[in-house]
Amino acid sequence: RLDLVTLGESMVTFLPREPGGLADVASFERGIGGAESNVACGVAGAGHSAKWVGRVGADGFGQHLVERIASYGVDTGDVQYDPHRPTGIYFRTAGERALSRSAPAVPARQGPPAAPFAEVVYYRAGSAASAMSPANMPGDVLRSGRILHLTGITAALSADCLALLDDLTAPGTGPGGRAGGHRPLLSFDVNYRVGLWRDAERAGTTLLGLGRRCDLVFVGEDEAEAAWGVTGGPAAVRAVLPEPRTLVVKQGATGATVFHRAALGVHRPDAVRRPGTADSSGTADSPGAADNPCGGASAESAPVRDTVTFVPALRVDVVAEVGAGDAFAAGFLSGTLRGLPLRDRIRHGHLMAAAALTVAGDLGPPPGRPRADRLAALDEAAWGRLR
Ligand code: KDG
Repeated sequence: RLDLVTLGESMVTFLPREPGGLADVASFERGIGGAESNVACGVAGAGHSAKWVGRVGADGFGQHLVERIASYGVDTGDVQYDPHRPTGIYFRTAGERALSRSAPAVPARQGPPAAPFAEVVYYRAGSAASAMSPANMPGDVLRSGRILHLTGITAALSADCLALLDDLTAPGTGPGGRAGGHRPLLSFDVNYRVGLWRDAERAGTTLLGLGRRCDLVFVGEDEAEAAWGVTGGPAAVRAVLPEPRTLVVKQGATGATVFHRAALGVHRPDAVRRPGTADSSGTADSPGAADNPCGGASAESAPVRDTVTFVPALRVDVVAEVGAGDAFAAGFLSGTLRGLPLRDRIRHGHLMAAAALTVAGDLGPPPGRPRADRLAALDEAAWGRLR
């Protein structure tokens, strides 16, 4: 059984070689992007088996994408080639520090915040990936891994793509359902891309509905505010999204807070921990113990009795934020597959995010597992000094 299967649109990206707007920049460097394939590359880099399923044009860009993603050790055997629609592409323009360069910046330096990417310009309407649907994508393959990772980007691509996500997250996919007893952990990154949605209200409702049907949800505090108007910190986000067994609220350079229901329906008066303390229940959903590495929670298990674990992020000299969320998800998912305690899952997320933050493209050089394990095992004080 594959460790992770993911589905989504990947694109050829064009990163500027000089500052300025699209009207001024003359030269771009080709790269690859796509939130879901980024996660697959990160998970494969951490030593797991990972498959990315998508649809690209039967064109040179599609071929390039598939070759590059496969070069990270990701299984691309179920990627489809659409003879009628092109591979999506997008351009970014950048501030000075986010110019295209591949060498990692010096980590752990306290500097001014990186100039954000000024523009993201997609050319993906009518792309091959937007034609993905329940009728043409292989549901059995998509449900065949231990984890199925999806994102809200796919929901915005077309009605067919949204139908596909609805199908993959339908309650019937649980144990005894269509997946034949092998229920993958449903992992969902909200990934609210404002520019892809025409109707912000519909975006909010759709993303919330999808998140509610998944076991593990990643969302940025800023995204929760933009999509659902939630202010008031991670606990307020949990209040609107109590269903997922595990909710990861990313707080940018501050860190991440993870809410995790340790055992279904079990009242644990001691289960709510202060931010900054580690959760010790991480082995309960170890992949060795069950097919589903997070145990397959259901929405009926209220009242929610969460453990709450906050882990500060590493401080790095940020070149570009693009891809950092995907890298965080990859590190966290790798830790989940390994049955690591929650605190270590979050630390692996931060370590991989730090690698992505220090390069201009989406994919940073992943820290090797031995080094990542050594850093993730540091005591609180030593971890704090990495900041
Ligand atoms: O998370 C990085 C992605 O945003 C980037 O690769 C492009 O998938 C992408 C998107 O739809 O924004």
